[in-house]
Amino acid sequence: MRFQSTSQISILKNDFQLDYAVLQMGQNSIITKKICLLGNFSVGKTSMIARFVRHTFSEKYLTTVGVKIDSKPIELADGLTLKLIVWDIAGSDKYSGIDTTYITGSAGILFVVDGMRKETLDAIVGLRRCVNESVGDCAMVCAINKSDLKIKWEITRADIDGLIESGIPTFKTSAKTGENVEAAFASLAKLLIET
Ligand SMILES: Nc1nc2c(ncn2[C@@H]2O[C@H](COP(=O)(O)OP(=O)(O)OP(=O)(O)O)[C@@H](O)[C@H]2O)c(=O)[nH]1
Ligand SMILES: [Mg+2]
Repeated sequence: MRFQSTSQISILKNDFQLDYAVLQMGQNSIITKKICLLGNFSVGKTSMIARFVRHTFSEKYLTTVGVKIDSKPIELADGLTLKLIVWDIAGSDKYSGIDTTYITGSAGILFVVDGMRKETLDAIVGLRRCVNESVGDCAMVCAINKSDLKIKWEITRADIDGLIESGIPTFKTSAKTGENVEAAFASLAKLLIET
């Protein structure tokens, strides 16, 4: 697929049905991939995105309603740019579940857990099943968030090792300080371009 003008490219940016596209622009190529952040209420999904995309953080909790979409380009080697279309999906709990129409067409999922609430880690099992059923095989990474409050964490090293052994690269992150936020997204990005 070849695109000559920037207007054509911005049309493509808004076409969220398109999971994968390579835009040829002179010597440079852009790969576009959709990723979703999933996790229980208040684990820090929106804050992770704010840190990653805008380098900001707010203590204020404004729950996400429905879905919010951002994008961020990541420069890779040899003039290749990975454009991540980042879907911030409203938190779920064991009663509400997630709206699977939002995750359709995802190439990757970043699960977010609140280190202080063990039940938010337990929720990943159900969310993972849901992703497998509606998206199929898909790159997955987990962020155990709020590492700046580690003294209050319920989640243990053994819990994290269990996740890693189950095949999910896992990072201790803080959207507040920025610790490992780039690393978690970069790990997912790496999986996306490998698949
Ligand atoms: N201390 C600390 N607080 C955080 C961190 N990440 C998020 N928070 C706070 O946790 C609260 C919830 O953060 P959000 O990013 O809105 O959580 P969410 O997962 O998007 O929540 P929903 O949209 O309701 O699903 C806010 O008050 C944030 O300031 C973190 O790394 N450290
Ligand atoms: Mg949110």
